Amino acid sequence: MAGAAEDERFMAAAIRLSLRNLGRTATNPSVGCIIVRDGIVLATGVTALGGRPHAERIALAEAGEGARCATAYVSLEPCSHHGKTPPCAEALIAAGVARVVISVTDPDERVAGRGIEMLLAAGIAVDTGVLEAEGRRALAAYLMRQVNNRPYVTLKLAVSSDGMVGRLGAGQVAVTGPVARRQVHALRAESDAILVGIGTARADDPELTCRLPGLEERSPVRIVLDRDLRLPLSGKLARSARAVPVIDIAGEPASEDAADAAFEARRAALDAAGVEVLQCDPRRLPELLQGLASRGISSLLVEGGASVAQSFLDAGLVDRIHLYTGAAPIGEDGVASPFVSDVMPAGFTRRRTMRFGADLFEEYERDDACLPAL
Ligand code: AOF
Ligand code: ZN
Repeated sequence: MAGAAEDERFMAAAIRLSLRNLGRTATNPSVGCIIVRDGIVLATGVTALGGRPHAERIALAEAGEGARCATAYVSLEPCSHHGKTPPCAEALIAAGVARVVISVTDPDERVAGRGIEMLLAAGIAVDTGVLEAEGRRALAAYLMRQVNNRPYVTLKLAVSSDGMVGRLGAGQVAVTGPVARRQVHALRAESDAILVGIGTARADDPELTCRLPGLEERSPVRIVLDRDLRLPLSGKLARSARAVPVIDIAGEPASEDAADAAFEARRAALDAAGVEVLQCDPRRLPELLQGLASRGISSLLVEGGASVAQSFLDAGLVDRIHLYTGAAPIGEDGVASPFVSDVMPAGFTRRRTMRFGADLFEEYERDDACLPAL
């Protein structure tokens, strides 16, 4: 009989394993599964790219006959529904496992406890809630969309040593070094979508793709808050819209006919460039996020600028902050960051601090970000 410490050790491994495909299984969560017998790991599985097969199926296939009388550790309750694949709970029962240890129960209404019920009805021992806080953190994006009907929002800010995010009218200003930049690209690869304001889109002309070798295909959907449809057709975003989707969030057109006609012409031009124009008042963030969730976007990375960051903070819609502080000052004409290291908005707790070259990286988490009611 495995003790609590052993359960936690194997569950930690299952959760860690799940992170491998984070952001690459949409709209399915990335789940980790480890099959253990007599304290020995027989097989491991993580939800496959694209979301299927599920983690349990992969681990069971690898374990083969060895799964009989074994314990399966899964970061999420095994599914009970006949979706695109038969239920994992059924597969665990058929394989003859003796015990299933679960971190987080699945809020998907097709599952919601029924996976556990199926296992129990088949005489399998089930334990839940093992390393639940860690499990929820790994599944935060999935849980946020399932439970709160919005994506999990990460706000990323790169701030100079004097607390500035950029220089007025100067275009892109390099605040951090190459190591931090690679880290940001890795975060982009984990995110379903990335969002900037039109000010940043125009001033910086960013591409917002992931350019890490091997992860280029993991570029997120790019979203611009662009009330008046001012996204330039000659910019990198519009020019690359056929390769990586761009969604332009426009407001309502002005009421006068002439203005309407200009708005419609800009919309048609963006449309022809392959940019999708979505009409939703960019100031109504909760509504906007709900719309993104209904398109299957579970994780959103907000990358600038200062006023967009501030409006997400004001709306209480930031779950996690990635703050990079560079070594050099920006000085004159600097645009102030909404916050700087150690002077964070209330309700956030620092979880990690690291150095990337000369840059400081800090991760802050909203105190209740991983605890939506299940
Ligand atoms: C598991 N193991 O690895 C994952 C699960 O569209 P389907 O049929 O693939 O079902 C999607 C649902 O399956 C998803 O909403 C969630 O409830 C569950 N994901 N379940 O047993 C896994 N990724
Ligand atoms: Zn499943």
